[in-house]
Amino acid sequence: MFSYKEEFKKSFVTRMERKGMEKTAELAYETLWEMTQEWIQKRWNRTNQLYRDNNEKKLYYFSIEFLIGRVLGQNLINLNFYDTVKEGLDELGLQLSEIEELETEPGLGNGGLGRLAACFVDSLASLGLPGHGYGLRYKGGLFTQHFVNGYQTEQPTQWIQQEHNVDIRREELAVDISYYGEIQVVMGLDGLKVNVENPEWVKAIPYDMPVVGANGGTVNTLRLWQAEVSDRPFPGREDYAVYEHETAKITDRLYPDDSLEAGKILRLKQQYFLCSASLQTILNNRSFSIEALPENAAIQINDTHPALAIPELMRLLIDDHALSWDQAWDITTRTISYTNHTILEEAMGKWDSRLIQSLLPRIYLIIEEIDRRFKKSLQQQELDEEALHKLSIIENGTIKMAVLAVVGSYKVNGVAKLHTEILKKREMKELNEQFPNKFHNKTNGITHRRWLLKANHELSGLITEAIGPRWIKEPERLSELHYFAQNHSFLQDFQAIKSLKKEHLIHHLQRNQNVVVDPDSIFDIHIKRFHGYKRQLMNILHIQMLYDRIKRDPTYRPYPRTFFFGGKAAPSYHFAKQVIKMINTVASKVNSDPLARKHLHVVFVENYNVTQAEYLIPAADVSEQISTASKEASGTGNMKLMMNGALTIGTFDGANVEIFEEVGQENAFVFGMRAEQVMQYEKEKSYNPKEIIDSDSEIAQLMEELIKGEWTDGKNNVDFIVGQLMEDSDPYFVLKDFRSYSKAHEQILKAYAHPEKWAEMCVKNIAASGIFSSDRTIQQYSNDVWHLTKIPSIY
Ligand code: 73E
Repeated sequence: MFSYKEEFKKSFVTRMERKGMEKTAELAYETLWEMTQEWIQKRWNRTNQLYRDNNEKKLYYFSIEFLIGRVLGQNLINLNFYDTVKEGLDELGLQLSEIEELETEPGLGNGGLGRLAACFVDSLASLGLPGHGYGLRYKGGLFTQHFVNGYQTEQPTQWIQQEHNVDIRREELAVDISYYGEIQVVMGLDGLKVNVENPEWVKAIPYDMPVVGANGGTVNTLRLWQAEVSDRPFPGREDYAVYEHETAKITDRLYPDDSLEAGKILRLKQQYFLCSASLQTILNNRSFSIEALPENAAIQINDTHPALAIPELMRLLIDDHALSWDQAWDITTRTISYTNHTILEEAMGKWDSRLIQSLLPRIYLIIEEIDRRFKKSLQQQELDEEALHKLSIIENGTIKMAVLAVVGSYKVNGVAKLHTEILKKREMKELNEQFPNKFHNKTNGITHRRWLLKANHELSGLITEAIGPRWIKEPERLSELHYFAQNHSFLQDFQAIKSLKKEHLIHHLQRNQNVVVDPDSIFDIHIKRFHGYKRQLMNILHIQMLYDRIKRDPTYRPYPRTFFFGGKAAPSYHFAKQVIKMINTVASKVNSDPLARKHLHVVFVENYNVTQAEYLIPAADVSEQISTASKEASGTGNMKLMMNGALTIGTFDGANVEIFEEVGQENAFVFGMRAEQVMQYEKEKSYNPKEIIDSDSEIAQLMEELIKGEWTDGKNNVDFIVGQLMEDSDPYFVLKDFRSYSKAHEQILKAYAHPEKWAEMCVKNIAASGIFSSDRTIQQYSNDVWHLTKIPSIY
């Protein structure tokens, strides 16, 4: 056990010397990596032993994304070794932060949904709960983003290395997955049996990654499946090169382009691969009777991507375990629960029936039967056409995965209060009426161990100095910081740390992107996936307006602000890519104007990912959470920024609503339409952006400049941007909310003019952020949905 610095140093040096090479950072990384793995392995073995001895109920979190970020530093934090190692290395003339930089971040996710899964597995282990993640081991994670002439380009990211990988191959646990084949109904001993003849086989190999909980007490597992060729013979396997190539594609990358049929098939293959491999492993390695599955396992499906778990579990129970339909349905619907993350139509998970029928013929039959029985159960009720439409799983050749997920699970949750209400009252109203006790809310959370302890070690230290260390275990105790919100010296220390974190970010950006940022400016940060509803366009339009004012009005000389953007657009999302281009165009215009540059600076952080977020979030003064009300299910960046003492400028959307409730609207900058207003406009189709342009000359001028092409690049770019804002009756209501957004920004400037008052507001935000720890979310899931028992900690 290396809990003491001297011991650590001794062992570290011995290992380095044994390697007999120069004392490079790379070698130090390797050495530290090995040592950490050894510390973890012991704890991992002990946890697994406890699980075997205790036979407690387990949770399996199925997710197509796990955006875990770098692991070395986080593992040291969770093991409580970070400070010891850092000081030890310091004394040996090495910098831990530099060593950490050598790790390539596994980009196994794309945004909040994937990061949430990562925060959840961290919280499960930290609370000592038996809960494991199941996902896919994509060879290339999400693409690396570069800007070429202001446009996003995408390069494949390779995170898996030859050595020092974060996971362990478990050959002995491999299972086979089958696709295609022909259905045959045969007479078995207990009646009719469905067989699939001549399927194609693919082998699923699990790679296990340790998930180290707080204090290293519990180490759970994140199991990621990799597709490889199967040893089973089947017709078609003879063309081995093709087979090998097609197989490797299954776990080659996250979200393959699905604009063509081949891409759609690939995504479907991935989703089934995850579900089938994970379920087979759970059923193969159980120590209980199959009938007792719901008492021994809970499966949470993260959105509809793993919703095939429902028919797949039915298939395994009926075809492989010889249960009746009713028995299998009873077990399935007491084992699986579903989280919905979005109400956006395009993300609601729909499949062409023919695709499923051809790729997964047995699964298709089961879905059909689920749909048939569900529709039959509705026959006694007098339901109108609209209701029947909303309640059908299969309709007009389409399979609606969200409906399947609701029907086949015992609990369904939304991810923030407002989102859950919208699901219950509108999007899934009919389903909620059929299953009144199924729907519940679990407001998202974030792990404070990464987003505060790791990302902002300095602020964590200050908090501990003020209120003691108990908040680390019980983050709701951050509320004790309220006593310090008016304490002059505490506020000064807070300000000093904010400046320090700004310096860290500046240094990072200078190194990576060669930009120089004014440390005394307001850091206004807008970081998230690029999407119309997230309204990066509103932000950049506002910057355009500020520029105009500075140029037009010699008395308008606002306090310097740096506007940071970070985020990726889906490769086939053309509009979002046009917005990226526009931001880069505006940035070069504003940044190269000597007058404007004194007041405004626009920085687009290339290739936003977890690592970059860890630099940006602690440095933020202002957190942009400006989605069109009703569209952002929750948001979690909002919570991370609040916890680091940034003030939110935001709409009443997603978890912003709860953030405002906790911290008080006077400690945030709230603006824009409410969800009901947006929905009213949508219903009446009555939004007319031209009315706004006609009644607001400043907005009219902005639009005119846009049309003239002053802020965009080429006609294509203009048409897209202007078209969205005006001609298409913008579904995201940018111009509608624009004026109140700009007023909220004026309030920010006023507030920032009083540094101590500003700092007080920041501290109040940190104090109110404890409830947004994912420990709270996970405890609620456990109490209300999974019913897990805490494993006693040994460390
Ligand atoms: O509001 C966020 C939410 O905080 C939501 O947009 C995001 O999930 C977060 C965690 O709950 C989300 N991502 C997706 N849907 N909702 C999604 C859908 C399809 C593919 C990839 C991601």
